[in-house]
Amino acid sequence: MRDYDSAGIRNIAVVGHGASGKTSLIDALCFAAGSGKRHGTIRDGTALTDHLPEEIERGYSIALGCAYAEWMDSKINFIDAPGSLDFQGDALAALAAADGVLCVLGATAGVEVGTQRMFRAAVARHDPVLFVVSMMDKEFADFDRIYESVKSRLTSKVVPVEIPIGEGASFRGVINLFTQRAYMYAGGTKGEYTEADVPPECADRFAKYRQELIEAISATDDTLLERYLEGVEIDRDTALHGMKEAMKRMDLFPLFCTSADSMIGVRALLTELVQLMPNAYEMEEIHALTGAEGHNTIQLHAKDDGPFAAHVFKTLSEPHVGDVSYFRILSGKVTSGQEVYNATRDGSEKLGHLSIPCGRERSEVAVLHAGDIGCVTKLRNTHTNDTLSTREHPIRLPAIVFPEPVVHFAVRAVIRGEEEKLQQGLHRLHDEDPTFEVHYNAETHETIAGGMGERHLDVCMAMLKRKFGVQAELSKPRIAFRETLTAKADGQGRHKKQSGGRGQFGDCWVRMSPMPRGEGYMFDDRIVGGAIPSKYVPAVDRGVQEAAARGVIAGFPLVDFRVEVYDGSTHSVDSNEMSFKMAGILAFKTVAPKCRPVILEPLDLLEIEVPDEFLGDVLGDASGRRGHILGTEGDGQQTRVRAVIPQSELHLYATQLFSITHGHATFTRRFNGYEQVPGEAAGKIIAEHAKEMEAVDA
Ligand SMILES: Nc1nc2c(ncn2[C@@H]2O[C@H](COP(=O)(O)OP(=O)(O)OP(=O)(O)O)[C@@H](O)[C@H]2O)c(=O)[nH]1
Ligand SMILES: [Mg+2]
Repeated sequence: MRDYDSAGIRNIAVVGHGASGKTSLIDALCFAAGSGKRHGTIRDGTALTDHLPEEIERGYSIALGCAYAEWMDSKINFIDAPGSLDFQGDALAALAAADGVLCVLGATAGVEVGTQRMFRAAVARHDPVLFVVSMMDKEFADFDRIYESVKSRLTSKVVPVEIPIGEGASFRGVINLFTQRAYMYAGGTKGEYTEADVPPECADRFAKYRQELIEAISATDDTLLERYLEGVEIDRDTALHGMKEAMKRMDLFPLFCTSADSMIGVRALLTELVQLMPNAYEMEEIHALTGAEGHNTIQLHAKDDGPFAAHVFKTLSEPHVGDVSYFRILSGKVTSGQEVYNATRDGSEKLGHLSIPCGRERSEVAVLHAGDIGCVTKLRNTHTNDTLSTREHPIRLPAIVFPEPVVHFAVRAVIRGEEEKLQQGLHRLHDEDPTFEVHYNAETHETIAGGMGERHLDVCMAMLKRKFGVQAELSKPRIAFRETLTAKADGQGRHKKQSGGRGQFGDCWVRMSPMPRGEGYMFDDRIVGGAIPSKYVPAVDRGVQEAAARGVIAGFPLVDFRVEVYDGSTHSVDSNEMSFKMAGILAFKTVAPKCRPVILEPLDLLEIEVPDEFLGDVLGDASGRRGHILGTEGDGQQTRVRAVIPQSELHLYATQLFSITHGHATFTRRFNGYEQVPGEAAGKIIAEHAKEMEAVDA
């Protein structure tokens, strides 16, 4: 492998909806270029960038994958982004590592919700986007229809640069509207073609699309427009240049067509990626590359003579290897074995066995230049989103913002004694995938795993087993219900045991009353005249607290109440702390039930983004979950709903929302506080809890 500097490098994230053909296309592109050793497929589990056992078994991408193709004196780094919403964390990381985006559309499915999501994300980053219709060999493939759907559903600035010759089984080549030549598939295994004149049967279509392309390019540039209006022919190089500049400004998005299965249009696509996508050096015109050195913001340039700065965009642990860290160099170069500095964590790291990734393979290189993507193994303490730099220039790059988990399960080890192994494995998984999160809920005594969907968590459990040898099971998390009081009452707690030997005596009178939500617990000592000796009063407090932790109605901890101890009596010999604590417990048990106790439940605030066509269904569903709609805000197409919904009604909400909106809605949720459970629902909770307790006792 030869050396490439930033002017010879293209970093392309390949994105789109699930099963649109991204992984197959990257495999075909790399095979045509020679970096893939064989033409792999999803069907037999040999696609270059789907090499994890979980991916091969399921037939879709889970983690982002890197591969490269050398073409026209350039190195194209492909980052294969998983299409499923469950794995969108890695799709965002793929975007962060790239400079340009190849957005793949299936030739029959066209624009889908995942296409929209990723196109919006690319546009938000100001990335140039190149569309490709893949699977043109498939029955019912329809290029014109897909083009129209991109135009109406994604952007009116899309324009075909290539059109297919034949569709479905008769797909046999492509016409390039720049070169005005046809590239007919020649029957080889690596997408070989012969160049020919535009076939006569395609002449009309060709003329129409060619005019559309030239008009579109001319419209983006005043000089070109003038020439076009004067009827001057715009040559190929000028058109290409105009297109590339327009793409950088997101004024145009070219459209291509291929088939990964039959290898048609694959070589042409490699050529266009080199010609139209900005190289890693040019990228700074678009993305101002900045980082922080101490408190200063600094400009970075994708040049070898700048200070070394690289962003770790992915960590993947491999059995027998350890963690593999994938990074993108933003500035400077680095050599194998070089000592670098992790400015995010203030630690040194040695880049032993510096490599470039291509699917599951990693080839060692002596040096990597600015703009390139590389990987290293066995870093000591470097995680996804860290910046590697040097001690002379300790640089930190902006972090990828990963989405918050939306689905939660309780997780526990199937085999007793493996709890610690489980905890370690869970934390390693989080290091690999920041959208997988783990925390311990001290109230319900459960370890909670959060992720982007049920499928995401299932895959995480499979990885846990394969990589860390722990079998874990998921269950619906318990809800941290609480109890509180709604009325005032008072009464006595008297503990007396005086049969032989030293006795026990404690006696107190308490008043209990509700406090506002969130105020917690308050204890007031109102004893006058030493009815209870002051040294025993704290024991009453402890007794009340101990009893309150076990609740009044259904065993949930009692919160937001006040206890005043205002009277009592004592015995000169038999009284002690223990006796007064018992008195406190008894007082609680007598008084609390008289204070009209109720159950409180945790509620989350949801912000749901939903296209208006599904708004009614989403609101209906929310009220079915005892939700309270705080407000809606719309722009005529999309509405943002703010709703407060009890946590007990939200288990697998992500799955349900996905199904009622066909994946078109997104949401975030965060804890919003506790509220009283209404009567009917409270009855159900009490019964359920009793059943659970029986099961625990059995
Ligand atoms: N006929 C035909 N089928 C294809 C082609 N490319 C992909 N497929 C099939 O389409 C399915 C999805 O292909 P993938 O390459 O896994 O698609 P993807 O976009 O990577 O999917 P995710 O990883 O789930 O996002 C697989 O069954 C492929 O065999 C093609 O060019 N022609
Ligand atoms: Mg894939």
